[in-house]
Amino acid sequence: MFSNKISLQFLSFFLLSISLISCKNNNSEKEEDKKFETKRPNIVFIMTDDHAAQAISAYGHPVSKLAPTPNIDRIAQNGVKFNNNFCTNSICGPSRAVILTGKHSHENGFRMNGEVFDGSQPTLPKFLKEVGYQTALVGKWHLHGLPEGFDHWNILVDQGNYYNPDFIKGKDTTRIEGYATDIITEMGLDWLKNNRAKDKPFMLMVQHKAPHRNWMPALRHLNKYDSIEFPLPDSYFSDHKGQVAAQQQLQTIYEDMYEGHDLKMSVEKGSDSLRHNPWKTDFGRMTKEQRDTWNAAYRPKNDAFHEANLTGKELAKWKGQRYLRDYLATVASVDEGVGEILDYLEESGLDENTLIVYTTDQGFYLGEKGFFDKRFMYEESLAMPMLMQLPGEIEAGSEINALTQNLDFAPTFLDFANAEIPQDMQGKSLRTLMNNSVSDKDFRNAIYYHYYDFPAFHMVKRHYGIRTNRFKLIHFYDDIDEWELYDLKEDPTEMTNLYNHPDYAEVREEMHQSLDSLQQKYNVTEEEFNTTPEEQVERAYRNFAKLAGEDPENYPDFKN
Ligand code: SGN
Ligand code: CA
Repeated sequence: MFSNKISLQFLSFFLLSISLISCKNNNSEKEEDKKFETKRPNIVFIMTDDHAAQAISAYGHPVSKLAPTPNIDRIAQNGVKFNNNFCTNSICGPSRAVILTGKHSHENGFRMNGEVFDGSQPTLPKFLKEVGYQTALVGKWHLHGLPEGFDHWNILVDQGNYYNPDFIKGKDTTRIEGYATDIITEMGLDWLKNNRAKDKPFMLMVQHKAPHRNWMPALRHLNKYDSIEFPLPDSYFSDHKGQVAAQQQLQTIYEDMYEGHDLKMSVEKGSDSLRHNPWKTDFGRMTKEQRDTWNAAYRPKNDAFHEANLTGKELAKWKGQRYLRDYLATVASVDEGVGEILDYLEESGLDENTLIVYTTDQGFYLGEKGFFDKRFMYEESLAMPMLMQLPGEIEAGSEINALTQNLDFAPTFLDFANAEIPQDMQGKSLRTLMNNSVSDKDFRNAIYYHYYDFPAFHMVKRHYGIRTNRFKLIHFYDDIDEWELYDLKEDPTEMTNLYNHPDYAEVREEMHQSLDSLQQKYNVTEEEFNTTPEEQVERAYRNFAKLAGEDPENYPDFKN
């Protein structure tokens, strides 16, 4: 009996202790969780498509002063602006593949648009999931094949459309009525507010189609900049002296833009029918109401154009204005969307522990050298605007001048998430720059670049090169063999190719040496330069066939 009593007492003491211990464990686990949570910030990554730094007012370019982006600028005011951030390969899919992997195109295997991204390789969202993050992606994907490593995704089909775009979610493709930028913003907000698990840190990637070609603004902005004369760059009528690849490109505003599809020019006064418009789908998707609103906005300005009877340089300048007005009006919705997301993050208090990033897949031309599009290693398309904020970690209103790249994004986000940065990632965490443990000049001496998409839209020859703080060396190959060297301090708009200039012989040698050592560092092999243009087309063609699950021999005529 006695012994039973003892044993009962002992048992209840034992049980009590266990429950106390487990309670303590629970508490300390919760404490740990909390620490874990606060140590690991959320990430909201907003990326547009083809948004030139010249069109972001935080960067101070004259064009952007006339078409400011006050909401995007808020991120710069609250955080940091990167002044020398560059892509490794100035084209959509490849830039996205670099961002996801932290590796150059030749290492992640996605060299040009039209290839299929090997989604089974390790990527940023997968690494984040390993340390407890929830991951979501809405908007443009463009890597062919479906996203892997995301708990939630809803993506545009291929390039996507501005009006009433189709989205793929799981196995379903659905047309959503409305304007792409607004829809994607809403999708991001909806996930933030209603669909995420609230007890986990998260990464949300909001990826817009805008302001990609053919620059179709939202209905509310169709006349937004009609009364503004934007400054066209001094180089608008450049003859590309000493720049053979530039002489052979097909991305000159006043020579290569489609007058219907791109410039929305009507066939004649009083008509709403468009001039050359090869992709009927862009306008063909609009509802009658949308099309009526569109026509009512464009008819008077197209009629005024016909009345003016412009020719030669005046016509070329008119085209530049029409392009800038449409492009910047398309940006306007992006800025509004960024504002909505920032407002929500602030109202909910999430902003205190959220790394907010604004960037774009690569830079873009707004008439510099006469160009639109990207691809070239020249400054406007090499540059990748980037702004970031995270209170307590990033000083408000700061600027970073170090040479940084999209290669660095994945390591940076992993670093902020206190996750391990894999050894084989080729980029470096930018956190060291933000906490001033590394100075701008010690971060990196030179960046490496390689563009592979030839022959393709705009016919920009394949090229590779390096850029230091002051100089740039580029080698264009394919059917030409042209080297270009620029002194960015003396010639920031890259008008004078100094490759054969005797005063620069020493610089040229140094740049060649740096290029060689950078190629070695990044494991670039001879193989990278060996494929012929025909093999290039074949490679893209086979990839498309593979993607469509077709035999390449029977695959529809992609080559034409
Ligand atoms: C489309 C555009 C091109 C653009 C590529 C790649 N033509 O083909 O002008 O260079 O996309 O852009 S369009 O007439 O269809 O608009 S990327 O950003 O996706 O790489
Ligand atoms: Ca792009």
